[in-house]
Amino acid sequence: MTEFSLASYANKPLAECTELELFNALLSLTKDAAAEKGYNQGKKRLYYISAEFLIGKLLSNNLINLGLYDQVRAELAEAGRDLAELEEFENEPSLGNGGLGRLAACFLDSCATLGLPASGVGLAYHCGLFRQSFDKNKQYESPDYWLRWGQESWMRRTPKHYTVNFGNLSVTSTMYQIDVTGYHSQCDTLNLFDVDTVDERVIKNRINFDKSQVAKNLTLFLYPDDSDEAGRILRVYQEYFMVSNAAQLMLDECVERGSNLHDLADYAAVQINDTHPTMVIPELIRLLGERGIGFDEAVQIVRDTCAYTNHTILAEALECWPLSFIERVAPQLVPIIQQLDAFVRGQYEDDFVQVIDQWQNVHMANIDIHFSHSVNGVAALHTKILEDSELAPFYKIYPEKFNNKTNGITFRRWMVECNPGLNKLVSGKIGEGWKTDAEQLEQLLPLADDPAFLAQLDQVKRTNKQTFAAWLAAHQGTVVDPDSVFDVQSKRLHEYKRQQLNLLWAIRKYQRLQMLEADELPKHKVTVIFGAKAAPAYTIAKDIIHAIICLGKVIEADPVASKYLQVVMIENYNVTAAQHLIPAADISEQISLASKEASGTSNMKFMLNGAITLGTMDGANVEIAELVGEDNIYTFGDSSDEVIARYKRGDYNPRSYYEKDEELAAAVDFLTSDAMLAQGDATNLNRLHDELLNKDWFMTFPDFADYCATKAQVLKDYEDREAWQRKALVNISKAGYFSSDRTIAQYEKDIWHLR
Ligand code: TH1
Repeated sequence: MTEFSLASYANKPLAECTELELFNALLSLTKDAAAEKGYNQGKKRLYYISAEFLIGKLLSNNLINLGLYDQVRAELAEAGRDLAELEEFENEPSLGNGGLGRLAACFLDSCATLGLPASGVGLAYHCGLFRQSFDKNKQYESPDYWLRWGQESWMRRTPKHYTVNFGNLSVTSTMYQIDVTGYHSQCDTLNLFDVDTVDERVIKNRINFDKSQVAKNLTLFLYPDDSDEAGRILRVYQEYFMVSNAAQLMLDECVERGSNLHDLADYAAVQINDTHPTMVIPELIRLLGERGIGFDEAVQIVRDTCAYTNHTILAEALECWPLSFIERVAPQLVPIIQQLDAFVRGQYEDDFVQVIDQWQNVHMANIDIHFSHSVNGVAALHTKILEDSELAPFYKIYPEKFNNKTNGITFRRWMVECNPGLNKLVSGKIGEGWKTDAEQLEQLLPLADDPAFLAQLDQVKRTNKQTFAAWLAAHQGTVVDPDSVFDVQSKRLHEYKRQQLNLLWAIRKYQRLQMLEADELPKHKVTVIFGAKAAPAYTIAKDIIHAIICLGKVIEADPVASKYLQVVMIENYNVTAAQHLIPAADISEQISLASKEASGTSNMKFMLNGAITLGTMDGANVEIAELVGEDNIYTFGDSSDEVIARYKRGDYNPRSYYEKDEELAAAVDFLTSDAMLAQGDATNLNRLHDELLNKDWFMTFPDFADYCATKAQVLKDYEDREAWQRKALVNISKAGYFSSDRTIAQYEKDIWHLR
């Protein structure tokens, strides 16, 4: 193996290099090291098609995976340079909204690590998810140009081009490639498609740009929707562009590997990541037809090749495109979709399972379910809800297709990289094996009775809190107290995730603090930390952000309350911020309305980093609770069955809760108090107040009292530091199940069969 020395990649002494020069040198070194490792290869290959790959910064991740991290850091230190300075310098590719995109990135890491030949296929967005800034306590959005500064990029341009036809417009694509390094393994690749005609000058600001010229706009932006579908036609263009490239690439590569296309399923497995890549099904049927394969056989080949993952039951996120959109974007698919529709109509009468409904809307998930061989949910509860209610008519037809694959995260990024202190403590005790065999973390369990070890764990957390406080001060000038309890809720802003429930708790806490006598005041200050972006068009979500920031200001201005409570909103929360924040968290807020969060993945990251979950029995929280036992998690609120039943009855009335619970009423009304109005905007605060009181679609009021009581218990238990660290230790020990290596091994065994 080559000895990689950074000095040989720079044309002057490292001490004299600019950050840009050092970064470019590191990039070249990493690329060479990856190339030397080589790529996972085999007869059958996975094509993981996804509109999002939220890969985050790659420098340290790649150095760790390639086994070069310590050596490079030492070489830099010798020259008086700091790797942290370059980590800061790197731009984050935010090519995803949240969990769905980050999951795709973790999956590629695990595929590479497990030696599975895999390609991610997606789009090379010029601008990632918008940058968020706060002004007048409100969110503002600006374009995220992540490729800048004449800086070298992780993406390399390849000579691969495909023609994609949109009705009377035809474009030529270019494929870019990013190496996906696995942990001490060979690499896989992420293939991102772009067109050269995209013109960044059409951007006026984040939400106002000239959308008329498709060729100029096609890959300009990632859609800033998380579980909310904006329903714009440009999105359909993006989707067709993505899948047409994916299908052409895959057929080419399979033929190169020896496929005669009749046996395509022996050469390729396609995983359809939510419904965004659904058109790959009719596109493959079309392309197989062009290559001489009849319709019925093509349908069977495609079914044997494709598998579909569902990530949400939120009705508004289930894609449903007017056939007229598809007629405009990809008219060549229309006869195929109509044939698929006719095929389904011939077999099943139920309207629910039809491909095209009576209003000529195409139900993308229905195509996926009929014409793929596997349908999976992303946590046990989610899959059960799909089978029993959301997709029950399909489950009746195809019980054999349904399966669960509980999500996972890569421990390389979410512990080794982001929490070096914990990594060292853990590896010092049980060795390094857990990094590729995560269940080995269970070897830590006996240390639950070792006070010295628990004290060390406490020390690691304390250091992480200090490091985070320093980062936050530098990042946005906000000062937090590392001696306070860090109570964290970080995820996209959505009503179903219920940041508003946490907000109401903070208001109530503030109101109680004002009433307490000096001798009743709490021992530890609580710092409630939010990180969240709201989709630019999602009004109520933005109102919630506004209310959180305003409340933070109200409390800050109160000389007594501010000693015991602080409310902070992190600006521009992204993967980088998450890597600073999660290792510092004491409490992990996972408080979605039961049944609505398909899985969640930050819950797993917090657990692995020793935070204790305060959550509803939703998504993967249910599995966390089973693993750690009731002493090591705090659960509250209505069950998914109760919630589903209440929706069915349709009799939920938030006012009845408001009228019965004085404290709840006082907290809700505080939103429009003089104190809040002095900080904020009446329009926004009134709208949020009225929305909660009259609608509260995600049922915060029924769970409010239980949430407050449970959180009081959490804060009380925090006072016994040793008992708390014991809970943290159990959480870390039991996190092994949530390694994405386990998830990927299950996809491989049950669905892909690459080996
Ligand atoms: C998320 C789910 O909300 C989350 O519970 C899950 O852990 C994650 O996917 C990974 O499985 C989703 N993100 C999106 C984004 C869009 C559309 C649907 C979903 S579901 C754009």
